[in-house]
Amino acid sequence: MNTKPNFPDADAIKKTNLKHHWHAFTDMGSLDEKQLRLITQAKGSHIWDSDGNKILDGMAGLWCVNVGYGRDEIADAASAQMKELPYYNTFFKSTHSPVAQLAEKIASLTPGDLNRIFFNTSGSDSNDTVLRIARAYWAGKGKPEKTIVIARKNAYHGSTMAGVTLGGMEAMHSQGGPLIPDIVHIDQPYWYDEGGDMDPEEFGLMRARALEEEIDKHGEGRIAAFIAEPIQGAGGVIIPPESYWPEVMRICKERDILFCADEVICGFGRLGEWFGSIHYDLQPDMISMAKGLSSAYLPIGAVAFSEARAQEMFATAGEFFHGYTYSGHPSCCAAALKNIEIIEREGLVERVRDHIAPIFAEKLQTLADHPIVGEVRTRGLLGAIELVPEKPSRKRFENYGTVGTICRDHCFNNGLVMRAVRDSMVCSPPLIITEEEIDELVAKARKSLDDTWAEVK
Ligand code: PXG
Repeated sequence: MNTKPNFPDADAIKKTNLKHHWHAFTDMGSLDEKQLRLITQAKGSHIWDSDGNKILDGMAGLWCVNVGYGRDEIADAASAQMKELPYYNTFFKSTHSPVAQLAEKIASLTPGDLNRIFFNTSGSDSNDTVLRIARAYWAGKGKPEKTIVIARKNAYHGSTMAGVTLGGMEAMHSQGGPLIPDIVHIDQPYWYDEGGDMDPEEFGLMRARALEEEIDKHGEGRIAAFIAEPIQGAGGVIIPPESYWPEVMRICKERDILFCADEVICGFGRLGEWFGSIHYDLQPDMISMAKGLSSAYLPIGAVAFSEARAQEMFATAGEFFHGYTYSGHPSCCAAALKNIEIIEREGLVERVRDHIAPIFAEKLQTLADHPIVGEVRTRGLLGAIELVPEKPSRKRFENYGTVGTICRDHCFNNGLVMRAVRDSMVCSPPLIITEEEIDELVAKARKSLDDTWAEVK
């Protein structure tokens, strides 16, 4: 249903865009005006395009608009901060009120003693910070040979050089190298695609023990850290078997390495806790965060580090030559503070855990009977639907990845944003999504699955 007027200058804007704008993650060589979607407005869980179509945003932007669109309060907080002190830096002993308050607030929400907060501008540069802290920490402790960071295949940790190298996306590794040395990857706990005939829990243990094997391969004295998302998001909402995390935690505790949880997607209520680490009872030494920290109203990221370890580092390492012009940007901090205030005031974390995630799980699961669907899995407000030509074998379509793209386009035409990761449809709606909107999401998804099945069967 079109509820907003058409956008008058759409064609002119699209033309200008095509001429000068280089899109993120886009094949620019084949992009044309017909494919361009011009998004003009948003409210709650919906966005509007320039043709006036109202579209349910099943992705909360890019897994980030946790409190939903149209929060004037956040705009007002940022605006007030911009009028008072739009910018000042946090280098060379300067500070300001929003950064101090936000650091305190984040420290109060993180698990364990992760009470020392370094500010960044995104998830990617937060993971650059993680890499630099991990190596500098060990060097400060007189172990400069502990430089290797273990990450996982098919993980996503960002688009900067550290983000790309830590990430396990082969396509990204193939562009713009050489990558950063001393970053290695172990297999992921993706049972649906890689579990074969194994029992999921047995498979989870095996994939956890790959960490131990990798540590032994290099020697513990060479390993700085292990970095992983509690649930891989961009990799396809890969929810590890229950056996996986306890075993990984056992290994991390027994070995002299840091564990960094990349909570860029899992943080700020997505899994029904403030952090995915709380949901899975992980004890990270570091958490990287972004996205839901400000619900993407302004760009900001952070790394929370163990206070005890930070004190060791401060005592030995001297000045840490690291920081971004916009580290702790006051206007972004003000937006993040207001965002967290909204999440707390409206009880959104508890709402996800106790109310809406169970409904989301039950309703999305109804799609499992569709002939093209091999599996539906959810955790918190993350969901994935595996598209396959026949169910029990978990066999994939030929040209793995094309059917997902077909389905994604049908979703959009049917008024729903879902991401396709290869042939997995993934979704990550705003935390404020209502029960009626979940019905809308499932109905539109079913229609899109029908359209896809009709096209490919
Ligand atoms: N870590 C994780 C776990 C992420 O999901 C980043 C780091 C990097 O954050 P920034 O703010 O630098 O983008 C991310 C980002 C997708 C998609 O299509 C996913 C992300 C970003 C853009 C697209 O799934 N995740």
